[in-house]
Amino acid sequence: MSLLGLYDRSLLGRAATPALDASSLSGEPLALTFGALEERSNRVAHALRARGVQAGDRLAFYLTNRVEIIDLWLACIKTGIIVVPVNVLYREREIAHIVSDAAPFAVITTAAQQGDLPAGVTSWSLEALSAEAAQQSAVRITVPCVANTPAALVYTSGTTGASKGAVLTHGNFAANALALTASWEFTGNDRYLAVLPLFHVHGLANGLHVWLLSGCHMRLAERFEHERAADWFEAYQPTVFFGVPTMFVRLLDVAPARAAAIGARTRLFVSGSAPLPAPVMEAFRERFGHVILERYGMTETLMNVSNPFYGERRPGTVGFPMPMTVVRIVDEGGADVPDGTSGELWVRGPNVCDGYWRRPDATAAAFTDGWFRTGDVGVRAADGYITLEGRRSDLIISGGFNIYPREIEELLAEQEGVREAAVVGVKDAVRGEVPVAYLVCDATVNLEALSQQVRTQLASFKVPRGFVRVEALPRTALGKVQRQQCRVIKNCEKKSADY
Ligand code: MLC
Ligand code: AMP
Repeated sequence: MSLLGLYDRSLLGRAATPALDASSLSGEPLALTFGALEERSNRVAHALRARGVQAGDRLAFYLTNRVEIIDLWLACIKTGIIVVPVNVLYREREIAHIVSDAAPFAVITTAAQQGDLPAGVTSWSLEALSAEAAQQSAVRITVPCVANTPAALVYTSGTTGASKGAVLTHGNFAANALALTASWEFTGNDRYLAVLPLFHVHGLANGLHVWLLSGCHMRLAERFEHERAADWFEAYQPTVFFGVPTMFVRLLDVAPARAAAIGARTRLFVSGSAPLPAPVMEAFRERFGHVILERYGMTETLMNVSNPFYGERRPGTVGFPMPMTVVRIVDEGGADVPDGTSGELWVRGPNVCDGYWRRPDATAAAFTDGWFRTGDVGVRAADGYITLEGRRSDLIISGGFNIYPREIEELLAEQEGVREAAVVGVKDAVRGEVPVAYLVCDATVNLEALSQQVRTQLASFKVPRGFVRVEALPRTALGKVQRQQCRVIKNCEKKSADY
């Protein structure tokens, strides 16, 4: 059965049921039934076909959360088109890499944002496409898809620096969605407040899919805005909420009486994508009366491990393997380590991607005997709870967004007067970590101007929050830069007083 067969429980089976509250592209608030979504996506599927897109072609979306992104996703699933979601915070340089790698038929964005795309990229304005779709037939068209039909290429860097497209299949999305819907007891009576961006798997593979499979109601916000979040909870009265830890830290600002009332109406809060600090979990329990359910996933594997829905949600841990996922914890040689001993997490299951788009080398490097090597280091307690302890790479996670130091270092090294750069993550109470740059550079380099310059070329969350001028970068005897040693360098000139 294809993924669409599972969506049909809602699209066809609950056609008259209210499905979605969200803004359209024009900012108009829309309230749609599942039947309306079925028709809208059929029209979009015809419009895509009229423009020549075929099954197996890639289509990139550079869009914030809107009704139209859901129409597009459904249209692509129906017709076998492979979706390439692109983070809307990415700038020209970051987009250029994805476009050259995925070679999409076109990049769909708003008319206003077409100018933000790199020169030479074929872009379609969503406004024009939507106007064409409105003239098309509402009769469904489909292409048969099976479990290993690719549904999306989601760009991520794995354990190395270069961003690669994880090929996520219909089967990967189906397995993940079935596991979450069943484990977390989603039903048609739920109300899901969606604030996560649909360009990453947390919002796309988890949020969008538990909604489509359970046939519950979803209120899709364009993005999480912490000043408005409490109002949304009160107005919409969700039963479930998924967030990254930064969102839970922000929610701690809600006044106690309001927070308690919100908590009383909500049945489940889920956190993931970055570590949830145990004190945040405790403060949230005091304020909202809820023990947050923390789970662990990756773009390449979707959800791997989760605290239980029933039973103890243990702070600082990510719980047990998902129902269809097998997790091993291994040493450097790939041998299983005993409980209580740290090792790398290797996973396998129907949720794990087939590999990286047109990168057999990277795919081969990421898998050993069919096991996906996550690069995450963890330990299993005797009673089975898994705790993540760190990562084998220098990945920085800020507000749930991933940052690869090498990408920023390469950009900094291209700047006039900069001889060497090292970027490290430093702790931040709200965002978990933020990047800070250590630079060996000429005396003429103005750090403030440098900061402004890189801001034009990087997504805002990747721009270092501090720039520190140093005499030399710490190196190993073999000459490799030791990023983690940078923070202990003394006698350096800093742009920011904080780092
Ligand atoms: C943040 N910004 C956005 C945005 N999110 N802009 C547009 N759309 C979004 N979705 C920008 C803001 O404009 C601002 O830019 C900066 O980011 C910080 O915004 P803020 O208002 O200060 O937000 P803050 O309270 O810090 O919260 C940020 C956040 C955001 C939590 C809303 O980080 C976020 O949405 N994170 C979710 C990331 C995610 O979905 N990760 C899943 C990866 S999948 P400026 O220019 O003013 O700085 C994965 C697998 C798994 O990891 O296990 O799930
Ligand atoms: P991404 O490549 O964006 O999918 O990011 C996946 C990475 O996020 C994982 O490899 C982990 O390092 C991290 N991650 C996801 N969930 C958690 C969690 N609950 N706790 C700690 N780290 C997490």
